[in-house]
Amino acid sequence: EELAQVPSEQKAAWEKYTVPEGNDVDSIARSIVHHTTTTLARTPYNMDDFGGYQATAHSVRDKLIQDWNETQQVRYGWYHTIKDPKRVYYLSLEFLLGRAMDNALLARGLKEPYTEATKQLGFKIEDLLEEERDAALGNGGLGRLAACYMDSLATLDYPAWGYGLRYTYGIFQQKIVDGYQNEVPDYWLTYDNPWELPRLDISIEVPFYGHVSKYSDENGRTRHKWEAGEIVQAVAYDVPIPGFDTNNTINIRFWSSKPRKEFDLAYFNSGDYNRAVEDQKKAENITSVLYPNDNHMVGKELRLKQQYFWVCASLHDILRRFKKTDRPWSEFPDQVAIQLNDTHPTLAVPELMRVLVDLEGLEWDEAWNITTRTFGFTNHTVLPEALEKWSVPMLEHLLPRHLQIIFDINLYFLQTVEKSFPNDRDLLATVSIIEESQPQSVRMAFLAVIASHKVNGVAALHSQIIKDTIFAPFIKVLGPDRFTNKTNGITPRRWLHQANPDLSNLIAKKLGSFKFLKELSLLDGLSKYANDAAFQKEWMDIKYKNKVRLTNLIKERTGIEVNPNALFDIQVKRIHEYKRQFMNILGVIHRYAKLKKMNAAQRKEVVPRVVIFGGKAAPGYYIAKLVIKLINSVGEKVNNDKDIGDLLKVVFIPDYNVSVAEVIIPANDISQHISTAGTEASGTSNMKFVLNGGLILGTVDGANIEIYEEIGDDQIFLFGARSEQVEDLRHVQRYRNVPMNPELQAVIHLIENGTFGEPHIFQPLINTITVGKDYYLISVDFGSYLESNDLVDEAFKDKKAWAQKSILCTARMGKFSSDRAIKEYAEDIWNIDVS
Ligand code: T68
Repeated sequence: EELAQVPSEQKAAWEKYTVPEGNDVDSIARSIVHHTTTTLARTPYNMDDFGGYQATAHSVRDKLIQDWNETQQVRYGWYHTIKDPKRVYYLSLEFLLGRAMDNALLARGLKEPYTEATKQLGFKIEDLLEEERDAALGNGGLGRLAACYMDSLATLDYPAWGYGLRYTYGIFQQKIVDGYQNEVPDYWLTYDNPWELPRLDISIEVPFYGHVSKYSDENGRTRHKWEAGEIVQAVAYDVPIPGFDTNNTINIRFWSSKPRKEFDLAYFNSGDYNRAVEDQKKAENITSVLYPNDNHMVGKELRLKQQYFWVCASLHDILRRFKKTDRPWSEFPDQVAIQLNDTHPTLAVPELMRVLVDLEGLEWDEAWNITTRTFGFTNHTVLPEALEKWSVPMLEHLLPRHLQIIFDINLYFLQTVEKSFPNDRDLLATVSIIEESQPQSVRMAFLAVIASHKVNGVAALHSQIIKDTIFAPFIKVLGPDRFTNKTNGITPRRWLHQANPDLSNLIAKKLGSFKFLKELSLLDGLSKYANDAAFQKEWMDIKYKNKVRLTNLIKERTGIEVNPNALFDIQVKRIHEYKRQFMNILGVIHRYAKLKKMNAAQRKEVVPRVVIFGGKAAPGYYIAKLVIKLINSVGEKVNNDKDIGDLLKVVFIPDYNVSVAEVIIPANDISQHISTAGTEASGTSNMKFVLNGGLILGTVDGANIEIYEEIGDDQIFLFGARSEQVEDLRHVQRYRNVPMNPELQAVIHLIENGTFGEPHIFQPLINTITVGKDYYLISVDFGSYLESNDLVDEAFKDKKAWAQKSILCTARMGKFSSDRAIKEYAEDIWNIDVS
């Protein structure tokens, strides 16, 4: 960043030799051949699709790097002080990016010439695209949301950066063996990653352990000094994120841990060379593996180390950039907005305080003012088991100074509370950052709330629920203005244009341009054709083609043959009790039993259905893994029942990830989003499915509610208890002897009598509804769930009406673009402008 300028005499030479590469087919083919022979050291005599992919990727990468340079150094380079705008930094432990190549080609409008160039060299571009491995540095919705937001920030020309960790192992790959999930490590960097730029020159030392000493500075003020016991090096890897139809290319900086450059000589001189090398190597463990739990906290020290390592490196990088401009510290929040994606980066709060107070010598109050004006905090869940709490002894051991600062933040905070609400000891205990557990623990969400000027939920209902429940006392203490809603969104570039190119092209033909991809509310222009028979046919032909594409994927991955004319009913997402895949498969069993009892005439009236599941269970989540086993056992029985044939098929697609989602989602007729009301903060796949012309079968939860408000009740099947009823219903389930829904009873009976194999395997699962008192209220919702399923079948019989619904779904999804969401964040939270 701080480069010496080229002397003026040589500038002309630089200009002369700066020849921009052309975007014509010839130039592209030339660059692919060039990378084949140089970068890959291969020849036309030993090429395959993987080599073709690699060479093409390097050619595309060259273009991205040039745009990246232009954006970072010219458009808003930090030495152009006039252009040095306020930036937003999005701190996320997860970025679920998926594949990069198709996205980059479409963003730059280069898909056509690359298709032609690779064709001339003997490849099919679709095959090359299939060679790319997903960048899977995330678990689920939270990580994919970060990826969609990066796409929007780039596309809308915002000055933004992401910061994350470069895990050596992303989310595990799921294999299904005998119906059970097995986990295979995702060693995704085996054959180099052309989408990252190693910045080995940018490295930051991250301290851990040690102790804190006090001293008096020249003004007689008591100051603190943290003497670390271990130092690890953070090395930067930059991933360019191209905006769509703009050259703006933003950056995600991923940190990788390395042993520090400066060896501890005393240590090495102690004689035990091998031991010293071994110890150094341990540094690399920090960024080895992504923790595979979503919506669940595991209090492992290595996870805490990851968080601090990442936060410390990112913050120091941000501070270094700010310091170059010689502005006073008071202007820091005018130059920098930092968004905390969940509580994972909350250590950035005490870290910023430490830098400002301990290292820069600011007064506490000024430092605190700067801190709160800088941070914004997004909450993604209210599930108690997901809320981060770190044990005080662990924090004290790993980060002794940070713990002191957290205690001080708490002390000052509780003092102000005490002043406004004297003698309310209960209130003090409820809002304290420190939980008086055994041992004590730090409530990271409370710290994040207190230290941020805005706290947001991710859908309207969720934002209300956090105000009413987990953060209720803070409304009283901090006022209601600290809390706001930012309903999630998705990028239509990946989730419509890339995943469903035929539909995107049809829409563009109808609307006259591709403008809708950057202004999604233009989709509304389709509404007037919803009833047009010719348009309906074109629309449904594309749906059919997408269903055939999924049919082929299912056949390839599972061996199961399904009929693309059947109703495709899809639930793909992480496996979790609150998402109730269990209820779905219980519903399937009910359907199967009903079909078995029907005579031929009745069966003629049945709408054939393919019920499709996909999703990973956290490796330690026993009940979730049993749900996968049950789905596969039911599939085994139903799919091989000749008597049933195409009337019902049950498919579990293994290893659900972003690139598989791109095939699955465009093929949906309906998708299920059936969480117990109040538990799913937003959901984002619901938006993707509807955008691709599918209807929803769902509960009154998360963003389903806002989707319903947009698309209207003819396009969505809502059922089940409302979130306001859930607490009472749970109480009733727990303390009164309510009989189980009889249809559910019958289904349970079929499992228990061995219809789907050894019944004892599934007993722990069944116990969650019976002995476990049905915390997620499956028995309560089961009846209305079955009724809604019947309504789906009825609706699907009317082909014309269904086509109209499908078109209206897409037409009315304008609100759910991540562009809308990002603009709201930029205006209401970050106070940043487009550059
Ligand atoms: C999801 N959360 C919400 N968490 O469940 C979903 N958790 O409703 C929402 O749409 C989405 O966030 C985006 O806002 C997650 O995906 C995690 O993956 C996670 C990861 C680590 C620790 C805790």
